[in-house]
Amino acid sequence: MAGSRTLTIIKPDAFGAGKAGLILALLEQHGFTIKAARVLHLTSAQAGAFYAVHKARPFFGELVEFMTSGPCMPLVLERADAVATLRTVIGATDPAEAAEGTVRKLYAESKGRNAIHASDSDENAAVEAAFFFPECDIVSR
Ligand code: 3AN
Repeated sequence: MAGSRTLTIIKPDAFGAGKAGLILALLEQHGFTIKAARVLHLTSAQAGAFYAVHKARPFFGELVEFMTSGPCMPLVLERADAVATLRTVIGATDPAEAAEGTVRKLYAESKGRNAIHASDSDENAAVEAAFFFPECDIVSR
């Protein structure tokens, strides 16, 4: 593998606004290679399962509602130090605090509608990639 993998999701706000191509271009400019991609409209059960770690948080219902509001685009990305690099490239959870040039500074509206998800550890990246993609659908050579 030429580096490590991470899982990202272009969320329904950015996908619905037609920003997927611009976001993919930005990710590629930062050296990420796309190893798997799909477009799907999550069910509440799927969104709830993906964000199960946030189940007790006050924004959980809002988060599931948002993630099921339209199609989204999960991708497996690869490059050196993929998880940490992608977290830097997407910017802070709240776009008001995100650095210039980050995906969230450019395309997010708020902490809730924040354009993109990125795994926060190598362990979670593997679990989250497996949530959307069987291993045979992730390019490995
Ligand atoms: P990140 O996506 O930057 O890892 P987390 O893990 O704290 O941020 O939160 C997961 C997701 O939950 C966020 N991407 C966002 O969509 C949603 N979220 C976080 N905080 C809030 C909030 N205060 N209000 C609404 N949604 C939130």
